[in-house]
Amino acid sequence: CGEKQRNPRLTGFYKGHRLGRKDFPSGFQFGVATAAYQIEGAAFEGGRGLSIWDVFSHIQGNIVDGTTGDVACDHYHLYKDDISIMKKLGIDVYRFSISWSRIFPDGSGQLNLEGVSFYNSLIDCLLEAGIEPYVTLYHWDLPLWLENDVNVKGFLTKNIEKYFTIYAENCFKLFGDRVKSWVTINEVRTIAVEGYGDGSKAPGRCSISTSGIPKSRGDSSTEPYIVAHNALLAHAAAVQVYRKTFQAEQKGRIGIAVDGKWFEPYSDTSEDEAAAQRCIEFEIAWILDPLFGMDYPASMRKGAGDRLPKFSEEEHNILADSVDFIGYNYYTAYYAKHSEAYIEPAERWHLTDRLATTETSNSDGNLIGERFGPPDLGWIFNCPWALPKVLKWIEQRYGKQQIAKIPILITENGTMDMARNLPSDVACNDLKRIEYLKATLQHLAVCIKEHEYQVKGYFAWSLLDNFEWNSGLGCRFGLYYVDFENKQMRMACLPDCFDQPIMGIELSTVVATSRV
Ligand code: PSG
Repeated sequence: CGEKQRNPRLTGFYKGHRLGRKDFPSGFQFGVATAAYQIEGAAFEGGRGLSIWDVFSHIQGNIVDGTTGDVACDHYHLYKDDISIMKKLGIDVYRFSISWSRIFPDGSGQLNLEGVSFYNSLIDCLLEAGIEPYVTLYHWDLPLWLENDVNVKGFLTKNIEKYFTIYAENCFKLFGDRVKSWVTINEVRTIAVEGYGDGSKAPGRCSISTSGIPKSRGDSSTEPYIVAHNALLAHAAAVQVYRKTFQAEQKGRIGIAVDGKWFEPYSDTSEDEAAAQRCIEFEIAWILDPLFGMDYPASMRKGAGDRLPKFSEEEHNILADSVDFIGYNYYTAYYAKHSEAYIEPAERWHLTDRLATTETSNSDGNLIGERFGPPDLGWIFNCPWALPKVLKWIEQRYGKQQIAKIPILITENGTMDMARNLPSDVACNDLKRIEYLKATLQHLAVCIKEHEYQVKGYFAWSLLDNFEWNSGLGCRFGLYYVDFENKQMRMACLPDCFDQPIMGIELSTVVATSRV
């Protein structure tokens, strides 16, 4: 890694500027993010119960390279080493998730004390290192006993609300003396669309075959909408418990992490402009509108008809006041193209209801940004310029006053290298990945300064190469390289490419690709 190897063709409006903390508002927090199933391993240890991802990852054909999260980064055993490397990065905050089935391994209601003490120790060590914990309660690893309970069926029934609330309440009780920032659920959209629509993620339900996963149990037309609805209600119920019983005493805050891509119109026709707007609504507003006191977007009511559930007045009100902050996971942008193609009723679902297709090039043949990873699996394009667009869109849709009360955190941002046996020296020289991170931070710094957007923090995804869900261990997002063949050894990968650690005071010369 070195300055001299930096791509000389890159130019930008801030070329030569040394980006650092001074470019962000005071109190702005830098961190890294992870999730339990992606890093912990120890899947059958410490009294942990199975989750839907243990089952899903062990079914042949579900994970592209046939790997599982059984061992992953072995963070369960190596967490102290990981805290040391976090210290080296100089981060303020660390976002991780609790594995629900380590806390409640089965339906007995008995806490697994080994699981509790793992998280106690992790939290204590973080605080000792001067790093503030941000805890995600649910990052996709639903306890299997809840998936299999015919009265719950994962997120398919409203009963999930009751169980999620009990779990959340126990976490507040056990860890809330030290954890002051809670994220209820990570990416309701992804859970719904990829777990129940295209079936590419656990529990892998789908009735239409879009992702190569064979049609199995499920109903892609209805289930994603039902699941998102129930997940939102579970989120709100957990927040109510926190507000009622814990918040005053523990003095913490609670929010959610949403995702969703940005969409640019495929051409400058009004049809394509409307299509781009609809796509943003189907991805981001689907989840955010109810949290800001609105119904689901009108475009979704129109596109999905009575497949889209309704909120009772009480539910509507509970949701409207259910976040202290919004976490937004930003990765990429696409083009949206208006589509009037006839779709058979049985094949209609979230991706067709928006009456648009998503494209990687526009009508002039321009790629939206350079692609990361191979064409079949690489879904991230280098579009750092789109993050400010999302922030502006959020402010315009929900209003400056609302956003002033509910600040935004970038709870994830990052991109991948993809090759199962990628040697560390190659991963360490990935200038494209470095440029992506720097450019995103650059755009963020500039737009906060120029528009006073209420963004309070930034978390890079991810601390370590880890189990990237259906893309497996071969898909590397880590600031640290992990040698999965050799005792999960960590190797400083991207951080060494900066003059100073990436999250440190100086971010070295940042090159932003300015766009149109
Ligand atoms: C995030 C964003 C999109 C799709 C999937 C994710 N999007 O914009 O279409 S998954 C998200 C997740 C984390 C993953 C990481 C990288 O929270 O666990 O490892 O992003 O895929």
